[in-house]
Order: sequence, then structure tokens, then C-alpha cells
Amino acid sequence: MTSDESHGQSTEAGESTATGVRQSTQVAIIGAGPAGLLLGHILGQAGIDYRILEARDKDYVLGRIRAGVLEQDSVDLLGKYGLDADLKTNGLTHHGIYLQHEGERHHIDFAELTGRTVTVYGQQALVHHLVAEHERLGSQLIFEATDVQPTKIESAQIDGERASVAYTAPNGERITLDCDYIIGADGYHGVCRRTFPEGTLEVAERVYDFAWLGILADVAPSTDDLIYALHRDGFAMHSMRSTTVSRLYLQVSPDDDIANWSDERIWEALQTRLGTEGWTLTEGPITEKSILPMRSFVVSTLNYGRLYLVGDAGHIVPPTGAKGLNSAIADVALLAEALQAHYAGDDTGLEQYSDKALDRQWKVQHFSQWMTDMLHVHPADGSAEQSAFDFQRQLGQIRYVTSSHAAQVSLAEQYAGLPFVDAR
Ligand code: FAS
Ligand code: PHB
Repeated sequence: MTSDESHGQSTEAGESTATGVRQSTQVAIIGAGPAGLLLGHILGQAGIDYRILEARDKDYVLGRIRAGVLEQDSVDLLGKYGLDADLKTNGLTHHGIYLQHEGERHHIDFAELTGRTVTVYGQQALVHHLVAEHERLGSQLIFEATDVQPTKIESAQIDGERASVAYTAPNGERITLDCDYIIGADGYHGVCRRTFPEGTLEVAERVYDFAWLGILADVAPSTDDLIYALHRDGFAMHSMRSTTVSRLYLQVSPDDDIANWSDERIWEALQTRLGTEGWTLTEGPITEKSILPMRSFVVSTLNYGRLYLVGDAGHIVPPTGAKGLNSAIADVALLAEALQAHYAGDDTGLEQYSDKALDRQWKVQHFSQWMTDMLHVHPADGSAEQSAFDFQRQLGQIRYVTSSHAAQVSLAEQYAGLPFVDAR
């Protein structure tokens, strides 16, 4: 596979320079979350050299819980690249979700409404599998690569030189990695978005005045499909990680402290908000609990020169629509195709990547906020009458959705996932 500078192998020791060691690859990927790990696999299978630079250690990366639902196209993409072995064994195919209000539970059957399903499969399990596959292949996946700094990101036309990233390797050596492209898969708190020159990137953002308290519990789920409940005390949700591990969420105040929430208090609130006639929520030992802030965030562009952003580095959604992980995978699908086309001599995909990815992202932002606004109690920032109005209006909305075929098709289509866009 030729690179712009046809350097061949990316694992050479590299030449020593005054500022450390200089090495080379075709694509430098910053961040070993699901986006970076998956992009590496796809590029590797296309014979494109890459190196993944992850700041944290392997245990930290493998220890994060995060998302739990894969859209149909995410499952299909993992299958296309042979990365679904564990998913096939441990993923749970779900045909829909339940929407609940005032103790009434309604099933939204995605399979019947759209012919598509979703798969409950923990992001943690996905990351475990992607890392294990990289290790099996002996990939260039560097954990504890610290002080990662994209140092040259301008387009080739501007200075004709290649892009480069500097980082400190686990052995303390300072490496300058020359490459054709830098991919910012380093999440919301990463360095890549902040590398865009002043004035080349704007952000659109909404911060919600509520948060999610999430738990993992060693107890079999009390439901077949996920339950999303609007309750006067706040939102609640019943998800799972397997047939023996449940994942549940409660709406709490964003400045609440997890120390205020004993396991008893958590189960009591879940029983109240998820309770319905003739159904029992089985309790069990809570193994993890944390509070997750909620925000919607999108950048105005995912590309500057030779630097491209994917996933949370460019956009964040509140988790109510289960879109965070799936959006990251959708970006990777599009950018991987565009990079392969580039090395085959066609730059159209790279030129159109940002617009195409953001076009899909704004539709996803709409759905995620729509689900969030419909299912959460909005703290009374106005009069008591105002919040009474808001809550009754939400009940009206959820009663409409649970009684209208057209509304359910729209919800199902968006939840199961809008088709991934292709680079061509
Ligand atoms: P990630 O944030 O997963 O990965 C970025 C990687 O870059 C990390 O490994 C980080 O250590 C590394 N990195 C950062 N800065 C770096 C630097 N300077 N140098 C090198 N490496 C660097 N979505 C849902 O749908 N449902 C959920 O329940 C849900 N829960 C979530 C809970 C939390 C706490 C968070 C933060 C997100 C949650 N999400 C959820 C969204 C989540 O799934 C993200 O969309 C998904 O992790 C995005 O994947 P990446 O883009 O790969 O970013
Ligand atoms: C989860 O299983 O963690 C999960 C599922 C659906 C969501 C959010 C989180 O909307």
C-alpha cells in the first residue's frame, strides 16, 4: 500500500533527532475508545498502516461501562469486518422498547414497525473484544502514550509536508510520528478538537439541568425489552448487560452526590418510577453506581487540514436515544471508506466527510433531544403552573406516541438507527 511518502512499514525504530525519535505511519489515530479501535481494524484490513495512541492504561480503557445498545447498522458493520464473534455469543437482540407513563406500559415493536432490531451489547464488551483482536493481530496500539500533541495538521497543498503528532511513549522516549492523516478519536475531553486553529471551529451546545444516576446490578433483568418511564418523580430506565446483569438509570439533579444515594434509596426510587400493575422489579446487589451529566454538543466542522474528528471528539448526545456509541461507529464507517478511497486516488470522500457526517448527526441530535425532553421532568425554573403545564404536555406527547402508528414508526426508525451514509 502506497502512502503519500511511500514509507512502507510503520514500526521502524526511526531516526534519532534533537527532539527525540522520528517515526512514520500513514494514519495516526488518537484515542482507543470504540471509534479509534474500530477505525484501526478497518484500516488494517485494507492494508493501510496506522498507529493508535491512547493516553490511559489498558485497565482504565477496559473498565469503562458507558453505552449498551447497538443499532442494526452498527451490528452489520461489525459483522462486515469480522469483529462480531463475541457480539454473536453475548449480544441480546431486542425487537423494541417499552414506553411507560402513569404506570401504563406500552410496547413499541421495532421489528413489526420497521423490520429492524437493536442489539443490547455493552460498550465495555465491545472495547474488550476490539482490544483483544488488536493484540491478537499485533497492531500498533499504544497505551499510556502521554502528552499527545498534533504538531502539524495543515493540508499538503499548503506546505507540502506531511502531518505529524508528537507523544511520549511508555518508555519515556519522545516520538514524532509523521503521517498522512491524524484522526481525533479522543472523545469530548481530548486534545484534537482543541488543536483546530482559532476561528476554524464553532460549537453548538445545550446542557441539561438534570443528570442520570446509573447502576449495574448482579440480578437478572425483570424485562425482556428496555423500559423508558416518565414519572412525576423523574425519568427511570431498565436496561441490561446480559441475562444475569441489569443496568438501570434514574433522573437526578446534576449537582447531586452519589454519596446521597444508598442502595436502598436507589431501589426504592426505581420501584416507584418503574412500578406497574402485576409486574415486579427484582432487586439485587449493586456492583457499580455513578452520576452522568447530560449535554448535547456538536462542532461546526469535523475537519481541518489533515485532522479529522470522529465520535465524541466532535459531538455528544444525551444517552436517552442510545445514540452516542452508534454515532461514533457511523462516523468511522464513513471516514474509513473515505480514507481507503484516498489511497485509491479519490479524495471526494475526505472532502465530503464532515458535511455528510454532521448531516446525519443533526438528525440524531434531534431524536436524542426529543426523547430526552419527552421523558424527563424539567426542573421548575418557571412558576408551578409552568411545570404543571410542561408535565401534562409531556403526558399528552407520550399518550400520542403510544397511540399513533405513524409516531411509532418514526420513533422505531430513528431508534433502530438511520442508515449509515456512504462516502461515495
Ligand atoms: P471515547 O470517549 O469512548 O474514547 C476516547 C478515548 O480517547 C479514550 O480512551 C480517552 O482516554 C482517549 N483520550 C482522550 N484524550 C486523549 C489524549 N489527549 N491523548 C490520547 N488519548 C486520549 N452512550 C449511550 O448510548 N448510552 C450510555 O449509557 C452512555 N453512557 C455514557 C457514560 C459516560 C460516562 C460517557 C462519557 C458516555 C456515555 N455514552 C453513552 C456515550 C458513549 O457511548 C460515547 O458516545 C462513546 O464512548 C464515544 O466513543 P469515542 O468517540 O471512541 O470516545
Ligand atoms: C444502557 O444500556 O446503558 C443504555 C441503553 C439505552 C440508553 C442508554 C443507556 O438509551
